[in-house]
Amino acid sequence: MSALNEKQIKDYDYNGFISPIDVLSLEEAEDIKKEIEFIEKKWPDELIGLGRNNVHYISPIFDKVCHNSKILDAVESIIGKDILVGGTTLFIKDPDKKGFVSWHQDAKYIGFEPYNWVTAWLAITDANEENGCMRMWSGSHKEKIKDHKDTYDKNNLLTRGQTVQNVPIDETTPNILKAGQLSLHHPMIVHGSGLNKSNERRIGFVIQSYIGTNVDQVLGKIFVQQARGKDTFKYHEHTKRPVELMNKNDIILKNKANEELSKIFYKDAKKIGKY
Ligand SMILES: O=C(O)CCC(=O)C(=O)O
Repeated sequence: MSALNEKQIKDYDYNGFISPIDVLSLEEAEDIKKEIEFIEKKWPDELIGLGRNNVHYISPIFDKVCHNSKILDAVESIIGKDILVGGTTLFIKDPDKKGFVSWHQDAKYIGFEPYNWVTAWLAITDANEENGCMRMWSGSHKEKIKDHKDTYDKNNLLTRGQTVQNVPIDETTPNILKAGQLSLHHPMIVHGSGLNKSNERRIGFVIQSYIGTNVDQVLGKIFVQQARGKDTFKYHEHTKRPVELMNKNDIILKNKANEELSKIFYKDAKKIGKY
């Protein structure tokens, strides 16, 4: 069992995130990076824009990560034993681009209620202060949902550039991870990330999110996979898992899931962004 220990659970409750958790070996993380590079080379449009979401539907390698027992043990410590995969996103920061993620709370736009869910950020490459790791505002998850301003900044990796203003930077903590390590963060924690100033890519694969089976999607429709336990609530449409890379039917499913996700993320938005 790689369940979180008492101290880790206390830290999560107190700070709103827990990190680092050892999950994959360096070799396993490198294999995932190679999978990304392979897809990008063979199908250049597949992972860009809205396509960065839900790659676990078209790649058995990513699917396997979502069902990794070490990750699920840790997740179970937070949301209980009945767990669904509610979606995934690749956050890639290329060194020659100016990508950043503004301060935000996931709960603001994601539509999962109640908040019995957790976001898992897996480092596929090292993530550090130089290459723009996430920074977490500890304790901010205990406050209410804050106002977000939709900025639509072209380098913002969030859909509408939603931004919480006046975040006290000195009170934020860098979420430094080695490739293969994971962090878990609370729906309400304010977090963001800066520029990649290194010469290498920074890649995070984010299960966004693991949801308890009692969690509904109040802004639209999602597809889910059963990761652990039983779904007696049956709020969502369950999908099967991919057995080969880029199967035609799996691509259709990914595109359908992403169209629905776009409706959720852009609900009441003034315009549609890049992702
Ligand atoms: O990858 C990043 O820098 C930010 C990701 C993020 O905001 C999230 O996983 O909730």
